[in-house]
Amino acid sequence: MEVLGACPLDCPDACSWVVTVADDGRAVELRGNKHHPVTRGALCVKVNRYLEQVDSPDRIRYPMRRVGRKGEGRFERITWDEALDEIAERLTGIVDEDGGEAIWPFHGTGSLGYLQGLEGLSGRRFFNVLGASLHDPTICSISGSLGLKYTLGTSGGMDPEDFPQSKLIILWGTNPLTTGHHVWKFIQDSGAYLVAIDPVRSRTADRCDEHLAPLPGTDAALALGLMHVIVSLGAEDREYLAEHTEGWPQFRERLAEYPPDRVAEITGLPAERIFALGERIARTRPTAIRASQGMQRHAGGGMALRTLACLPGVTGDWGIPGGGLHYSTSGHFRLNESALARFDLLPHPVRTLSMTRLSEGLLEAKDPPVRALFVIAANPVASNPDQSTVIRGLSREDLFTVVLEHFPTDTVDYADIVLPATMQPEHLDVVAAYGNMYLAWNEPAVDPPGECLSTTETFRRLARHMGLTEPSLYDSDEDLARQLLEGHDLDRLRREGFLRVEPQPVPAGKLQFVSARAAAAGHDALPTYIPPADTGDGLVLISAASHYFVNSSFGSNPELRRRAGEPQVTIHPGDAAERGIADGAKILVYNERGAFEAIALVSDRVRPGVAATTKGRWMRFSHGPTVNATIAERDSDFGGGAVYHDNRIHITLR
Ligand SMILES: Nc1nc2c(c(=O)[nH]1)N[C@H]1C(S)=C(S)[C@@H](COP(=O)(O)OP(=O)(O)OC[C@H]3O[C@@H](n4cnc5c(=O)[nH]c(N)nc54)[C@H](O)[C@@H]3O)O[C@H]1N2
Ligand SMILES: Nc1nc2c(c(=O)[nH]1)N[C@H]1C(S)=C(S)[C@@H](COP(=O)(O)OP(=O)(O)OC[C@H]3O[C@@H](n4cnc5c(=O)[nH]c(N)nc54)[C@H](O)[C@@H]3O)O[C@H]1N2
Ligand code: SF4
Ligand SMILES: [Mo]
Repeated sequence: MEVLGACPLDCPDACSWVVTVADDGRAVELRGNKHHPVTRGALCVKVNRYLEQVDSPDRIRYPMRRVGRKGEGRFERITWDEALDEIAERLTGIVDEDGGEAIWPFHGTGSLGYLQGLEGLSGRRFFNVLGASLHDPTICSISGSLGLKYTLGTSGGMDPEDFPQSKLIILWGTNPLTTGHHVWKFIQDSGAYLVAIDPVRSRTADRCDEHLAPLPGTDAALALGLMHVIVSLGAEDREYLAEHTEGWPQFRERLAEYPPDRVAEITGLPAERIFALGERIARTRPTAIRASQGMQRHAGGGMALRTLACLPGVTGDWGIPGGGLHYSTSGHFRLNESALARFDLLPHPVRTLSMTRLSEGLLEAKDPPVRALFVIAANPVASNPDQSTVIRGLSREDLFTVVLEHFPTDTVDYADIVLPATMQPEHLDVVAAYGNMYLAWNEPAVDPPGECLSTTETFRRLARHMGLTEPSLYDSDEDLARQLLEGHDLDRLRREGFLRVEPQPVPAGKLQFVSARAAAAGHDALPTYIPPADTGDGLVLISAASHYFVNSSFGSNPELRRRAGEPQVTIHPGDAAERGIADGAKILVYNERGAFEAIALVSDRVRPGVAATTKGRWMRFSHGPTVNATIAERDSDFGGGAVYHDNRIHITLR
């Protein structure tokens, strides 16, 4: 039997897959759906091993209670009834004493599913009835999305299926050959001239015609400089500017402040190359920009995307198929998310806690303090900034922590109760891509192992144990899917496995060079350059996506770990020589926040002044702290995003 499913991982592609189930009810094959226009039959190096994960001997199969100290990772098996009774009793006590806001449902990106994962904030109805704190998923893409909204009125940009019509494609702070490779087909089909802008020569940069390596966090200045060149050549699209934009005269004055010489100083790029790229953009229609989350993990990350989105406004590319900017397609989906989350069930307004600021929430929140933490599809010990402070927060003896998981992660070690969660072939879900225009349906294909339960079922049972009477807490998964997909052809989606949605117009209304909304939020009314926050000496360490893991997911898979090798830090030959570091040396990477061990890779893949490693390592396989021990729990400019790449470090031999 073949069953249609969808990849739930935090990846732009949302692949549609086919699970082959044998007569004994076991899944024997999981492969890409040939009919899906983006998946085209291929998954990726990680998800090709998904069934290994499903059948892994490490899978958490039963509820467990902590027996050792927090962090020791010692647990005993208990029954679901025991687990739910204990959780119900603890939550009831906490709500009575401190109110519901003392509970923090901490949703991660392990599953982007609307029913079981982040997009629908699975379990949120239950938490609303208790009046729990809201959780703002700030860790990933929020700064860029808000930046785009200031300029475009929407964060949904170009449809990447239009890339084949582009003549020039700028891959700006994005590494799709690692982070969502299906878009590459459209980029390659274009035959366009490809330019990569990335401080690191990534897999993607390797395949481009040209690579510019600016200093990290300087993209807004570069974009302003390129627009300066375009205007100095008289190549701005006056008709587009007059009809479709607002604030051009003021923005034009801002551009005058960024001539190539000044931009060269800020970005560390030669002025000639800035001029040459500006000139190329000036004469090439349509020009498309692919920019993604990596480049906005900086102090000025939101402003960077806001500024980049102006470029196709100056050239008129927003008005041409194959022109514009593609960051995320999420803004194009019109799903009824509020019907799922049901914030109307909240008894009163409640505070919001930021995902990026977990340690602050655990250690400093007052009135009330956080007393119960539910970790749902997240691994904050491995993935959040400021690892050692996060651990200090999770170690609080008076904190009641429940972790819903597949695997015994670094975070599970700090749980009081661990609940075994189903994986994608074992539950119903709906996924929307953020890198293309397709919704995907995930039909359950197999029975879960042991006593694993889906997130939806876990919260239905917990509601029953707490005696909650709100009827919508007991809606079935199919009910939930219908509520979410109101106005869409659910039956067709289910039958075919995917459904294309039509893109909304971009910009939504006139493009705003001057943004009253940005000004009202306390930002510059005009796009500008915001320099990195972590200044001083030391190298800037970028910890971008690993080819072999998705964040910390797959971080325990033996074969993927073997391929990834030991944690590595790439250093430019000049910087390495200055520090007496040879290729392959064992090094200690440190700053005032923390330190981690790695192997030095001396290579000109990074520009001078920059070092590079990857995210997603587990502490238990790294023999101690990981890169996230060095990262500040600090907000970016817009929306309180994370600043992983705005990170200065020192390196010494170990
Ligand atoms: N294999 C794999 N795929 C993934 C993930 C993974 O962990 N592994 N993670 C998923 C998730 S959660 C996300 S959000 C997406 C992210 O997708 P991407 O945005 O493509 O991923 P990153 O690797 O974070 O960053 C892309 C590039 O930005 C560069 N960069 C960093 N700082 C700057 C800067 O200041 N300026 C410029 N121009 N470039 C900069 C990095 O060097 C990196 O090569 O990928 C998803 N896909
Ligand atoms: N240094 C550095 N760190 C980073 C980044 C970076 O660029 N640099 N990027 C950040 C980004 S972009 C992101 S999005 C965050 C992600 O950080 P997190 O949201 O913490 O994501 P993961 O680390 O993948 O952990 C997800 C966990 O969810 C579990 N899981 C998966 N599916 C399910 C499910 O259906 N149910 C349940 N209960 N559990 C499930 C997985 O087993 C996994 O352990 O990491 C951030 N961390
Ligand atoms: S991780 Fe991305 S590329 Fe890999 S199967 Fe999932 S959606 Fe497709
Ligand atoms: Mo992310």
